[in-house]
Amino acid sequence: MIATVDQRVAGASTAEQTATSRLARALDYAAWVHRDDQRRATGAPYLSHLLGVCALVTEFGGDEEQQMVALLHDTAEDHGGEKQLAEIEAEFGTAIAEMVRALSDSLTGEDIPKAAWEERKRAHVAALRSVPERTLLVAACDKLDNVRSLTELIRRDGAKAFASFTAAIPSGVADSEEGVDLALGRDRSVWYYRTVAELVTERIAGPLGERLTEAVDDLAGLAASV
Ligand SMILES: [Mn+2]
Repeated sequence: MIATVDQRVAGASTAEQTATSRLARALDYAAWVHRDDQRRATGAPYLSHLLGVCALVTEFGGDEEQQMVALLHDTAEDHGGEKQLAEIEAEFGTAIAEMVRALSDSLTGEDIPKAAWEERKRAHVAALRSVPERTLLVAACDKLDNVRSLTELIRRDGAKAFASFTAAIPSGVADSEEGVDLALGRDRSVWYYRTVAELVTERIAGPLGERLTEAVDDLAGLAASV
């Protein structure tokens, strides 16, 4: 059994412990929290999405704190809500916890159902208009990774790709296979990512908004043809 980062640094000097990247601890933490999670549709380990977002954050100039948030951004939304956030605050500090909060579109915890897709996403987009720019950068990279994955999925599965996303479940319909509306899933997904792309382009100077817009254009073009 390989020791965790924390176990390895426990015996090291204080300087070494400080030098040990907080990023590695964030990765360790996220890997544990998401240990049983998979990407919808592909079944890939969820960690692959977090690593993808972290790589994009790095590529678009994010610092270590933003890289950590990239790794942690889905922990509270997917596992434990406020309780998880409190743990993140204790472990990584208030700044990180607040950024993770801003990137969560729901903090109900696992036992309470999340609000309907539309309500959640509208509130999330509204919140993204006023988050600090450094938080928005991570959010934009999260969306960029999601849009690119979804586009690949559509290339593979056609319109059926939307079946595994809650966007395809009409308001008021229980989360089930029969209730799925693929065209609704497509239209909502394109609307959501397009709205975020516009917001990012308005608020962040540099190529990230452009990359996101191009990715949404690819998604919309492909989605309209299947
Ligand atoms: Mn995400």
